[in-house]
Amino acid sequence: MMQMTTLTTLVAGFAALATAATIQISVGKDGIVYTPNSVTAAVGDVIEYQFFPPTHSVVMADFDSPCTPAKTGGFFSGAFTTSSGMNNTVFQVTVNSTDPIFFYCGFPTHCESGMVGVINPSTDQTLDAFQSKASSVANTVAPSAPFGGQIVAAGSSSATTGTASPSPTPTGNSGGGGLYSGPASSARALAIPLIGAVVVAVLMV
Ligand SMILES: [Cu+2]
Repeated sequence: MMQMTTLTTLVAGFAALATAATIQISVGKDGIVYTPNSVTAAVGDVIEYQFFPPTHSVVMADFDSPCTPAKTGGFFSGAFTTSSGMNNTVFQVTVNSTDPIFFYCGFPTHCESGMVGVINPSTDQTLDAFQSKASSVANTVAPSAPFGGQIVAAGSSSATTGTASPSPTPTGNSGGGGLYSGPASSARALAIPLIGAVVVAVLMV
């Protein structure tokens, strides 16, 4: 019984590792918008914001108060200024709940113009409602310093979802990150044989 529980826990752990996804969102690539502006993510997935010219950011907001930082928790990327192509660095946020997470650009006027997005919208907390409320705020407010996520080199994690845009080829912004391969895909490749090894080990006890 105890062994079964251990086995189940271990396999569940490896399964989570094997399925965690990195979901890319372009920031300003297609104008004053996020692309895509609505994504579905599971707990443990990583949202990777990729920045394009000229200057944008991403801030988490409460549904009821667009264009203002969330009262508790949340995240802020800091302002990313990019001269051309995709910025060398990206901002990654790990999803820790499947409740709706709304975000906006902290650059003055962008949020009011509709530069907003959502992770896991619900039937009563929709992107349309948030965007419509955003259009009537007086000012966009941004925090003073980044928090709640990681700023890392572009290309340092693997990208794998159907909802994200195709991987852009970085241009400009010298020293830019390479294409997408790395730790996450290695982990995924390792997970399958590891599950097998664990099953054998537990059965032999
Ligand atoms: Cu912006």
